[in-house]
Amino acid sequence: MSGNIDKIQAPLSKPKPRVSISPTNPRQFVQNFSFHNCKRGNQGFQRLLLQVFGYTGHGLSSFINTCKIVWDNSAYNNYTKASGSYGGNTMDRLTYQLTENIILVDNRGCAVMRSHEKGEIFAQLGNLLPLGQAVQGTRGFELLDRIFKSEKLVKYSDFIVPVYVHSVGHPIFPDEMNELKNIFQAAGRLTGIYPIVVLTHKNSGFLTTVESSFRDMGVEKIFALENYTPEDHLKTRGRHEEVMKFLYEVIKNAKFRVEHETCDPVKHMHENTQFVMNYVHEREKKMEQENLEKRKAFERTWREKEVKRQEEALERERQRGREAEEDLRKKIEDLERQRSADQARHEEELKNAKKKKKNFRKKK
Ligand SMILES: Nc1nc2c(ncn2[C@@H]2O[C@H](COP(=O)(O)OP(=O)(O)O)[C@@H](O)[C@H]2O)c(=O)[nH]1
Ligand SMILES: [Mg+2]
Repeated sequence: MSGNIDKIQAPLSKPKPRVSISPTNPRQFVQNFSFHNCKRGNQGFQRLLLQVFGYTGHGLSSFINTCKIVWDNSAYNNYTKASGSYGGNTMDRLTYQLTENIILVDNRGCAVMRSHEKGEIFAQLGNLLPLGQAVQGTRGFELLDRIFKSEKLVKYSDFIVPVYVHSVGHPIFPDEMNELKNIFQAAGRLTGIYPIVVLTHKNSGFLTTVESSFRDMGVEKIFALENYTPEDHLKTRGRHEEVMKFLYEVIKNAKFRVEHETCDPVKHMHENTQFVMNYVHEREKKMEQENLEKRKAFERTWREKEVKRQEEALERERQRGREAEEDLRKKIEDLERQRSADQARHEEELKNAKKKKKNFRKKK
């Protein structure tokens, strides 16, 4: 089942009989999970939302399909319209019901995780944006507007577990690792749970390297599998067991938090709003500073170019002056040569004239 189920008021789930928490019976554990059954009661929580996030094309939607297929024990079905084209097909933040109290939330995923995408992820993990709506890459302070407008649409009673999906075909580089670690720490703060990691494309990459990168980032729970896809949906025990282990661990984590901490969902949501507001303000301040620095650098470069251009024009002017001087000097030299030649010719003529006169006198 997909679509905007958020708008439908979740039925108040009745307390269920306590079941023995046994890792040998994860299906029953998941099936019977309800916040009402937690030792301190539900503390205001109703639904458990598994918010999937990560890079587009890493198999986010296919992982939700895989969970649904395993849970329903059904034939292959592309519930989420996972796409063969790179970039995926998920535009909205859609929900897929697993049990009465557990919901999987798909997300478009991010092509890059820069500050704007991070703002959106934080708002989703902080339960500040409604389900079933288009995922937007908002600029400036627009995200805060959307959060304020969503106040009446989001449910305080939704408990969010962050699930980060990553394909092992993409090793993680050191600067990316710092960036992801920061996102994970923020996710932990916003949800109360450090992200659980699911590695997809298990057989087509660098499983051990990628896994150890996530361990280095402080991730405690990592699951690895080949998703069910249209090309590969032969039911295998390995996948079924991995998905069941994953669901079991997710619930254990949520239960642990609700049973070991005093929770106040309303206060927590206000804190999350504050966190995202600070993040957006800091981000915008930083961007303004960066823009100012870019502008200053541009002006500096422009000034340097202008000075260079003026120096070159001056140099061209000087060169023209030097050339004119050289021209004049050559002309003077030519004139001088001409004058000397004229003088020599004149003296020669004078000499010849004198000679002629002398010879003439002699003849007389
Ligand atoms: N071989 C393999 N292909 C996968 C796996 N997960 C997803 N795919 C394929 O990768 C493509 C993108 O998957 P999709 O779930 O839409 O990615 P999303 O953008 O992260 O939601 C689709 O063609 C899937 O069939 C996996 O674990 N193994
Ligand atoms: Mg998708």
